[in-house]
Amino acid sequence: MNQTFRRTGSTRHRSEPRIVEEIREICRPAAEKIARHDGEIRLIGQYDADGISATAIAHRALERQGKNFSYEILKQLYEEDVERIAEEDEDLLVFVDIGSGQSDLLKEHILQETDKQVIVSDHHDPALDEEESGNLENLIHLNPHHLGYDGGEAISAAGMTYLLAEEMDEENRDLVHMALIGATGDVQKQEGEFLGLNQDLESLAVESGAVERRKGLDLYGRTTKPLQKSLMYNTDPYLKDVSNDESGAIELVKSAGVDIRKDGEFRTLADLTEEEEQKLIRNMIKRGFDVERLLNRIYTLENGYEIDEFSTIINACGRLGSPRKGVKILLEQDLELAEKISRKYGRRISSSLRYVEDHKEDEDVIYEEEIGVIDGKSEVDEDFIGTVTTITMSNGFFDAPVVMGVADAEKDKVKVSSRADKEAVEDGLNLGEIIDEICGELDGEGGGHNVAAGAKIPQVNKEEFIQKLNSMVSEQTA
Ligand SMILES: [Mn+2]
Repeated sequence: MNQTFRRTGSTRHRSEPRIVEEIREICRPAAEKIARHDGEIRLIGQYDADGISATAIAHRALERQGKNFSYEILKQLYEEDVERIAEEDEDLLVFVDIGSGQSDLLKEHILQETDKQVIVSDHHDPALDEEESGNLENLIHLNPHHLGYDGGEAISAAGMTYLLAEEMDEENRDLVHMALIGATGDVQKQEGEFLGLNQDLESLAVESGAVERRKGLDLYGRTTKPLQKSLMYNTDPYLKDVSNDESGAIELVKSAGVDIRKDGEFRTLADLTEEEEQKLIRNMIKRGFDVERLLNRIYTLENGYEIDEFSTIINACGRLGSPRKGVKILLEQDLELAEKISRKYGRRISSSLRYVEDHKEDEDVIYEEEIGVIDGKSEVDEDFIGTVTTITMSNGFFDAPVVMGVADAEKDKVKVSSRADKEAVEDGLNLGEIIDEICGELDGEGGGHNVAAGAKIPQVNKEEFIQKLNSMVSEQTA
């Protein structure tokens, strides 16, 4: 989700005619370059759900062409990585979901210094624009920004790489669901709708049967929580005798003629057949509930997982330090491994949340001024501080309109994650702008949206960062 942190500024939704064809066209020379190449290839991907999906797509496409390649997945592409890669043997480098933001470094250390060929298939803000990229003979830089699209919304790197794979061989059309898994991971699906060019990929996926799309109850925990919990947690619209009432929620399910358990285990909403879900919906309508508001498009993959849950599992592989397992799950349909990762990820989130509970009396760690602060120090992994911040914001642990989580990161930096409540945002608070401004003053990198923003800053600036955020939130919510 690094992607979302770069999307400062406009959130324009591009709904003009979609021209995915334009992207296919820019992919063609890259596909030809790969086809002609008979030396070794190095594939380099990013470690989130989008990057892992893009890596899996490229992996399968290269494999199908009988190419000799190896791959690595990085959290970030630092200058030292670029320097290292410049020294390695492979003479064709393919970067996916990484590389656009560092294309100036690629130019400096690889494109001008070596005779390696480079293909970048990415959607992050590019350091080199279309013209600068075009001037470099050994670079093919595929990026939707070069065509005037906002890569933050219009298409993910998995989508870009899918279109490249499609240009390499039509056979690769069976990888289209991975493009949507990547887009979902990068929050390019909102309230059930894929954004921008992703809609074209969605049509392809639905037509080919790779993804099933239908309307369903879009409740919290649809795939992860017992059905009655999903129902009782729903308070908007308020469901009389069901919201905040577990036995009432169970009664609603039973009176719909739907089993609450299977093999002794509570079922999730996603465990219900379509027919059972319809029964439940009809029963809710009969009770006079405003069900229409709860219905959204639900996307189910051929493997039976809903796309959000599966995307979360792929993302979790990276967070847990095993991004290659994500590639394996995608390429080999290893669902046993997927379940294992899912459970492990759940345990890691619980233990990170326990840190907050265990330290709530410790004023150096958990404290509240204008904002609620969770200092995870080295105890909460930087990859989990965002989730902890989100959950702590939504469960009302603090009274403050903004919650900030911070955790030690590599290279003497700290990761900052912040969330605002809905009301404050409606009153005009914009965390993305605030974080962006403080980063400018305190040597950080970051950004985001009005409700959520993140950054990496030098460890030494941590206290000052917290104080600035405190006073800016206080000003904006005064
Ligand atoms: Mn991405």
